Amino acid sequence: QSRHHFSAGIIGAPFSKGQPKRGVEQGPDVIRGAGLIQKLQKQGCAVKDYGDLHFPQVEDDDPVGGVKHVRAVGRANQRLSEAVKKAKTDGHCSVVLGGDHSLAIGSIHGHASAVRDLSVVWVDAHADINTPLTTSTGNMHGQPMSYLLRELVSKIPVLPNLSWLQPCLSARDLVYIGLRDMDPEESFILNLLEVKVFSMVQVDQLGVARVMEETCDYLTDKVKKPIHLSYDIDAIDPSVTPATGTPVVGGLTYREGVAIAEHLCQTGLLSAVDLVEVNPLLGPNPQAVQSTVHTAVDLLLACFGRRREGNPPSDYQLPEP
Ligand code: EXY
Ligand code: MN
Ligand code: MN
Ligand code: MN
Repeated sequence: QSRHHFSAGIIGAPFSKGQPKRGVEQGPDVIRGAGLIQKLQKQGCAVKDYGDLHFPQVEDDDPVGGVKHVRAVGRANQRLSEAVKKAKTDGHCSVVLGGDHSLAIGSIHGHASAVRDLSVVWVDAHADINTPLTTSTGNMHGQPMSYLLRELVSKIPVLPNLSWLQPCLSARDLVYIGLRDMDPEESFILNLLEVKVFSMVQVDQLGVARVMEETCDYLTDKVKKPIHLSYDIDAIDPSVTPATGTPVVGGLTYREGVAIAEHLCQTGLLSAVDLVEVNPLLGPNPQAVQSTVHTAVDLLLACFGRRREGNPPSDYQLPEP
């Protein structure tokens, strides 16, 4: 029974311009409102709340080659990168509450600039690896990974407010879990770069326990690098987490979703977490939103040591009559 004495550095990132639907900028509020910080503290996790980042309005942000809100996304991620770097150098496991998944650009960049070398576990229905030249929607939340991978640097055009960004991840250090909705160009890129993918097919065939063993074996093959977990709530099945912008049927169960977080916690290597794409304005009714937010909180609690088999306190004495 391993015990982790984590501290979480919480950064709210109320940003939605990586996709077209309003509401996802309320993610930090509703996740905090569900008691995340108190629950983390109650389970013995030290918490430093850095509050919410403020993202100023970006004027004249017309599409660039079909890509929408490039300047806003670029500027927001530059700020986020600094904030995550600070949380890391302060000694915390950084926790970014999104916001949409374009925020992974700054989150992973900031993490990488603090620890140098890291690996990424990307849990999502989608691969989010379109380049600005393959995207069919122009939405930046479908593209973050393409900006981060060293192998794709020659495929990325120069874009406004993104010149600060250097790719900081090698394809060998990336694992996807939960994929079930890729564009053909994205599948091509994953094959080309030989990225390790556990799609829903592998989750079905191997089971989540084996998927996590293989994920960790693969990532810790040579050196044990810090792990960045980028968790898109749409990885979970929309019957559980419907309040999200791009739901896809056939997703992870609640149990599989939590097991992923528990397993990564147990490695002792978890160094940064993103929890993104919770949109409380979507979903058919209040219970649907509550189920989504509650699941997001449970995923984060599992990242910081909560185990379903119980967490017996080490310092407890049974009362005697
Ligand atoms: N592949 C589609 C696109 O590029 O627009 C859909 C992306 C959805 C991304 C969601 C956040 O994970
Ligand atoms: Mn995503
Ligand atoms: Mn997604
Ligand atoms: Mn393992």
